[in-house]
Amino acid sequence: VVGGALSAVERHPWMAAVFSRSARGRAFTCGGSLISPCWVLTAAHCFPDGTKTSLHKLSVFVGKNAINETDAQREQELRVSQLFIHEHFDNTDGNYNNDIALLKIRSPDGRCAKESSSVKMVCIPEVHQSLSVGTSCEVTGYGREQEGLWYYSQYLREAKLKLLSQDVCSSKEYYGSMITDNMLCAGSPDWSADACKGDSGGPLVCRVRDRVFLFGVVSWGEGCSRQSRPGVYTKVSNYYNWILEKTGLPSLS
Ligand code: 4AZ
Repeated sequence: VVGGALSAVERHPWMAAVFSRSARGRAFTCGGSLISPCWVLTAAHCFPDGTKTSLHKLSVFVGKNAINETDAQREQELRVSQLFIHEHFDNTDGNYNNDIALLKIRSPDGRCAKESSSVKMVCIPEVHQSLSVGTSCEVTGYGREQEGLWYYSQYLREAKLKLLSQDVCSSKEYYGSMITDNMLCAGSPDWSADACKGDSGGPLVCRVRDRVFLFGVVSWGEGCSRQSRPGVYTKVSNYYNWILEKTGLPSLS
C-alpha cells in the first residue's frame, strides 16, 4: 500500500495472507479476505499454475500483522483443501478479467478459522449492489509502500480511497477498453495513495450502514499512485452467486 498508514489486523480482521512453498522456502504470495470460517476470497492471478497449483504448497494465515514475524497469540495458520479459480478468468488482453478465486481452508485439527479479536469475517455485497461514485473505502495489504521499492511492507498497512466512475476509469485518459464491467476503480483524489505490488488478492472494503462489505479484490493497475492510473479491483458484487455456488454457503451478506 502506497501513501497509507500502519494498520492493525484488529482493524481489518478479515485480512488473510496467502503463502506458497517453493525450493527457496515459504514466500508471501498474495492477500485475501475471510468471508466465512472456511473460505478465503482472493485473486485468480495469484495462482499462475491455475488449476494445476499444488494445494499442499499453499498456506493461509489470518490474524497476522507482520509478514516475517510469528505472533502465536493472534495468528492462525491454515491449510488449503480446495482452490476454485473463476472459469472465465482471462488475461489474454492483459487486464485480468474475472480475477477471483476461492480457497477452502482447514486448521490442523480439521476445523476452520476461529473467530477472535484479530480474526473475523467480512460481508459480501449482494448482486449488482453498487455504491455511489466518491464513496470512501479502504484498501489493506502487505505490499510495496512505493512503486520503485523491491521489498514488501513488513507490516499490514491501510489507505483510504474513493470509488471512481466506470466512465472516468474507462475513458481514454485513464484505462480505456481495459476496464470491463467486472472491475471497479478506486484512487485518491491527489493520487497519493494506492494498492501496489504484493497487495493483490487483498480487500477493498466499504462501510454501509455500520457493516463492512468487501467490494473489491486488489487486481491490477499501471504502476502505483500514478496520476490517472487508479488501482483496479475485481467487482465482488458481480460474483455473489458464483461464491454461493462454489462454497455452498446459504448466504453471504
Ligand atoms: C501488482 O502488481 C499490483 N496500483 C497490484 C495493484 C496495483 C498495481 C500492481 C495497483 O500486484
